[in-house]
Amino acid sequence: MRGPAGAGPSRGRPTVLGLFSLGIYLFLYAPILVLVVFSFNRGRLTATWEGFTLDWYLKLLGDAQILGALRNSLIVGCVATVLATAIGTAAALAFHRHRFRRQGALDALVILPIVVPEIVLASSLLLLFAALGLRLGYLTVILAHIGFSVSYAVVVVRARLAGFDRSLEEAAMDLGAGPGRTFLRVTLPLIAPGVLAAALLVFALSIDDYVITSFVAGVGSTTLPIQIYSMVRSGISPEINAVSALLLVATGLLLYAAHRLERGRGAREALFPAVLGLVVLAAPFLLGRPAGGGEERVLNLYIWSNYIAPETLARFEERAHARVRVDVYDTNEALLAKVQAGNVGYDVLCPSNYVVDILRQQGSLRALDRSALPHLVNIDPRFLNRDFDPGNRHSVPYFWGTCGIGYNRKRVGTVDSWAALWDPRFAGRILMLDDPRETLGAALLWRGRSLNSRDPEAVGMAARLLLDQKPLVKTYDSANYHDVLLSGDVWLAQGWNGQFAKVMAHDPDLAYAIPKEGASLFIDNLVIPASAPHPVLAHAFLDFTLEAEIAAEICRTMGYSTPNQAAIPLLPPEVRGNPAIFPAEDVLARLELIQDLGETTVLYDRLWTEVKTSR
Ligand code: N2P
Repeated sequence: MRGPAGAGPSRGRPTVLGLFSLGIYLFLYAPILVLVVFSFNRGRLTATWEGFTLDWYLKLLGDAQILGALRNSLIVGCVATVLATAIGTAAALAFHRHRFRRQGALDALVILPIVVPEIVLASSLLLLFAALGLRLGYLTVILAHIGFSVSYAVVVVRARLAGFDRSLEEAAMDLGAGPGRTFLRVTLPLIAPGVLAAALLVFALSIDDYVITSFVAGVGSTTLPIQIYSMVRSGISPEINAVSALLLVATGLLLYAAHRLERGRGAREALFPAVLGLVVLAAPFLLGRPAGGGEERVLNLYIWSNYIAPETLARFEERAHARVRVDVYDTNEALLAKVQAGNVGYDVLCPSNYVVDILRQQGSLRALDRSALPHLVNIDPRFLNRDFDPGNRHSVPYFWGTCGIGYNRKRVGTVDSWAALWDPRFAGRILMLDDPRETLGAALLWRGRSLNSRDPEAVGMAARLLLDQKPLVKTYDSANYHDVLLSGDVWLAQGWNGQFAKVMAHDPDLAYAIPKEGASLFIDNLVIPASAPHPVLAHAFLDFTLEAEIAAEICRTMGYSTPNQAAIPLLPPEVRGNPAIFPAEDVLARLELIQDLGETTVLYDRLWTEVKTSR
C-alpha cells in the first residue's frame, strides 16, 4: 500500500497541500497560541514580551472575584450537566423506541434550540423568567443552561443508540428482569459511552456560555466568562490571559474526551483527558482562597464601565468591613432592561438624569434616608433638586459630564463641529457610541434641532444622516472608545468626556471638542433600587462617595466631572483646570440634558436598530 519510506506523497517532503493545511491550522490556532504565550509574560502591557513568569497564575489564586466566578461556573456546570444529560438521555430513548406521529416535526423541535440564534434564546428566557416572577440568580442560570444544552445531549445519545441491539433488552426481560432492572443492568451500560460523551459536551457548553448567561444571571451568580468579559472592559490584563488559557485547556480536554467516547473508544481511554480537564478547572479553586461564606456583608453595585477605580472600592470595603461586587454596563438602555426584567438584587445603580426619572416614576427606587447621608451638603446646589428628581428624594449626584468628540489633532486638524464625524476624508477612522440617544442626538444637534426632538420627521432625518455616515464608521462602541484613539486605530470618536480626558494625559496629540452646534450633558446619579437586599450598606456607600476626599479621588482617577463642590479644591490643578473635564461657562450654555421622551422612545429605538442592522 505505502511506497518506500520518504517516497510516498504523504510522508517526508512537505507538499503544497501540506503547507496549505499548515497555514489553515495556524490561522485557526494562532490567536489561541498568542493568548497562552502571553499569559506567561512578565510585562503588564499585553503586546510586548518582557520575559517568562508564572505570576499571573499565582495572582489568580488570590483573586476572590475570579475564584468566586469559577466556583459559580462549576456549580452551574455540574448541576446543569446532571439534569440536562438525564433529560436528554430519556428523550433519546423515547425517540429511539417509539415512532411518533409527526416524527419529523418532533425531530426538528428537538434540534431547534441548537440552531436558534443564542441571543433569541437569551431574551426569550429572560422574558419567561420575568413573567414567572423568578429572581435572576443561580436558579435561572441553571434552568437556562439546561434549556440550551438538552438538545445537544439528545443528539449525542441518539447517535449512540443508532447501533443499539434491542434484542439484548428483550432477552433480559425474557429472563425475568423488570423494566427498571433491564435499564440499569443492560441498556445503561451499553449506551454509557454516549451518555458520558453527552455529559462532557453539556459541561463544556455550560462552562463557556456567555450570551445567554449574561441575560439571565443576577447578582452573585456571575460565571467565569461573564467575569472575564467585565474585566476585559477595563483593559486586557495578563491575569485574564491566564484564566482564559486555563478555561481553554480544560474545555479542550473535556471535548477531546467526549470525542473519544463518541468514537466508541472505551470509557477508560476517555477518562484521562476528562479527569485532567476537571482538575485544571478545579485547581485554582482548590488551591486558592475564594471569598468566605455567606456571613459577610456584600454591596452589589451596578455601574457604568470606567466609573469607579478598584482602589476606591477597596477603601470602602475596608471602611465598611464589607465586600463590593461590581457589574458594569455601557448604556442606560442596558441598565433599564436589566432593572425592568425584575428582581436583580443590586444595592446601588448609577442611572443618568432621565433614567432616574423613569425608574422613580415606575416605583423602582427606594426613598433615601437623609439622616444617613450627612455628606450631601458637599454637593453644588446647581446639581440638586432638578426636574428628574425633585428634592433628591431618590438620588444623589455622582458625576456630570458631556458627550463630544475625542480626536487626534495630528490626523484631523482642529475639530469644532459634528460635521467632522461625517467627513469622508476620515472614512474608516471614525467611532460612534453604541447608544440610540447619543448618536441620533448628535445628528439632530448638527442639523440645529434639539436632541430631545419628538418630531418624527426630524428624528427620521437624523436616522438617515446616521445611515449615510455608516460606511465611514469603523465601529459602534460605548465601552472602549478612548483606547482606540491612543492606539491610532481611530482618529475621531464620539464619546463621554472622562475617558477622553484620561487618554489625553498620555498623548498630547489627543484633544476633546464640544461641538459648536451643542452637545449632550449628563448628570449620573447613585440610587438604591426598591428591591435592594442591603439598603443600609447602600446608604453607607452613597454617603462615602459624597465625602470630599473620596469624590476628589473618583474624579481624579476617572476623569469625569464631580458635582461635589467641597472636592474641587482638593483636585490637582491639571484636573481642575482641564476644560475637557470642567468646561467654561459659555460652553456649558450650549449643553442640553437628555430627557425621557415617553412614547417617542420607541421611535428612537426602532430607527437606531435600523441604522445598526442596515448594510
Ligand atoms: C462611562 C460612561 C459615561 C456615562 N463609561 C455617560 N452617562
